Amino acid sequence: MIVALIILAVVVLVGAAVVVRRRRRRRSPAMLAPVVREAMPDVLVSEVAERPVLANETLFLEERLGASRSIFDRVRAISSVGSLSQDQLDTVEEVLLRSDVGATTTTAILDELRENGAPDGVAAAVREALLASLTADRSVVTTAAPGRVPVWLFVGVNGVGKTTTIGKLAQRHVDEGRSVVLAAGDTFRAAASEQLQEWAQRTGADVVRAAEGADPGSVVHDALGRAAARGADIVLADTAGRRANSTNLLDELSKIRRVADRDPGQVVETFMVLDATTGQNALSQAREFLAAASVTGIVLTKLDGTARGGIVVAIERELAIPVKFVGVGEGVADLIVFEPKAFVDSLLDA
Ligand SMILES: Nc1nc2c(ncn2[C@@H]2O[C@H](COP(=O)(O)OP(=O)(O)OP(=O)(O)O)[C@@H](O)[C@H]2O)c(=O)[nH]1
Ligand SMILES: [Mg+2]
Repeated sequence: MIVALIILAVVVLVGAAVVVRRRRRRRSPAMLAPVVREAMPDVLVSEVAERPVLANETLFLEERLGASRSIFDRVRAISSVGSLSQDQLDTVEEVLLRSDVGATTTTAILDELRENGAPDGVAAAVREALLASLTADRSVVTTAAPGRVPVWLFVGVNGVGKTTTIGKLAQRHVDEGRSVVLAAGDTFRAAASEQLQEWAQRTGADVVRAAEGADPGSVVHDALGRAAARGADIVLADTAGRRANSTNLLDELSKIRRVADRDPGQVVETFMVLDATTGQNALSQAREFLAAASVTGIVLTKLDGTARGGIVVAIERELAIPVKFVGVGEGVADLIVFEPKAFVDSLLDA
């Protein structure tokens, strides 16, 4: 009888654990661990290979990128294999241009299709061609030199999603066991630091803020002091997003960067945040920032709100800067590590 009771208790506990794990996965299906420039322990490779959660991630992306995916409906509908008719080539061209992958990539893909046809079907050929153009190194750095605090700096124009991205990333770092200090370097308006304060409360991060109009450099300096004193693992620094064509803003960014990179800080990533819904405009905005801040990665936000998801390809090609994270919603879990295969699959898988 006792043995039977023990067996029953074990079965119930194991069942409960499985349900909890499934629920957790469902809640944040796309939270892939970011790639860090450190040797990965071998054991992770086998875990990744058998991760059952992958199917969920693809579904999550397909749902969030629904509008971009529907642009590719006409490509997925071409069932022929082998060489393509002129009509089919025209369809592929139109779809690629509408999805905003840009003229250069579209021409390259069309040339390839004309020359080699599509032995495994048109969707597969387009999928391979898009993948082949997304080969940048997307690793992110989370560590600094000994004794220094790593700083991630966020730049970009008004409303692109800098502060929201910082909040989402704070949660990710906290989930991965890091202690985080947020620096409210946007002192242009009071609401900006209040918004960051809310994210700090929500995620369990620490925040350093100052009054409206204060010098953003001092805020970052104070945040570094706090992080060093408390032995924090990383500082995420917000900046104001007034118009990129104001030289003041770009000067200010350079100054913030110098402060953030001074002992005890070390800027290990500078993310330019771009709003995918602005399409090709995002590219011209980006160029203005590139000169002022040594950008190491792009966060492309609001991919859930556009049909022109192909902009990822155009951005990487035109700017030669890797897209490292993409925003696919307003919630804290709606930021994913950009992974080309999952992205391209979500657009072109049957
Ligand atoms: N749908 C969607 N909305 C987003 C995403 N990222 C941010 N947003 C929304 O975009 C709006 C602007 O976001 P913020 O984070 O305040 O943008 P910001 O760049 O800090 O703006 P400023 O502080 O004015 O420079 C907010 O309503 C966010 O919820 C995303 O990935 N998807
Ligand atoms: Mg902001």
